[in-house]
Amino acid sequence: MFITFEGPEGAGKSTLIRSLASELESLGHDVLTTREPGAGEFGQAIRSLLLHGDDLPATSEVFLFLADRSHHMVKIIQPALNEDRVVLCDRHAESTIVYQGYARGLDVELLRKMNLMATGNVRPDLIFLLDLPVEVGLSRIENKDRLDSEPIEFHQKVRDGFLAEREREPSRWHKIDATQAPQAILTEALGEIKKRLK
Ligand code: T5A
Repeated sequence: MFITFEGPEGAGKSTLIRSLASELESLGHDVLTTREPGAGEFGQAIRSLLLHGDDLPATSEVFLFLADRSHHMVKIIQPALNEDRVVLCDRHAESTIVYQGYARGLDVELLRKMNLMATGNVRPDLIFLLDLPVEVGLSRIENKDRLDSEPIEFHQKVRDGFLAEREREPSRWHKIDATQAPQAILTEALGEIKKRLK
């Protein structure tokens, strides 16, 4: 099962993934936790260009995210899915649609096609949207990277974009109120996964 975690900055994705992985492992599942950008050495190199480099043209930015994604799919995610592992991935294709499409203004329909090319047409079985007011998320981040430092209007477009994407395809998404305590978020996410694993 391929599960991704999306949301505005500081929504608590990494915190949730860590505790979900340990709960799922204790239930006997073989779990892989991973992230975009930045899985493996190739992903790490792209991550530092994307998050810690100078300003980038929007098209260079999108090609870097897609280069990371295609490598990640072929080398890490697909092999794990072939072994029936539960893959928990911190951000994936929907972040490109929302950050580079809704927020940066690139053509969303073109980005959907580019995503499918990068993933070999594989899409997540379940997408968690950790939703919260952007000011709350940003206030949780201590060291802001290049994208965290975008103006508040950019982050608002990101939040609105995720909510709109969820409306397009509600059965694939599960929205969680990310202002709740971590334990409540974990319980809700675990319940949803168990329901879908049946
Ligand atoms: N991006 C990514 C694109 O533009 N296009 C793409 O295609 C892709 C894949 C990645 C950046 O790249 C962009 C999106 C991002 O800007 P990143 O460093 O990987 O950057 O960062 P994010 O994925 O954005 O993750 P964040 O660092 O914003 O945070 P998380 O993982 O959502 O949150 P987490 O768990 O680290 O928590 C943040 C803080 O909040 C606390 C935690 O303890 C931590 O201190 N916290 C809570 N506090 C209160 N209540 C809760 N429920 C809490 N849960 C966690």
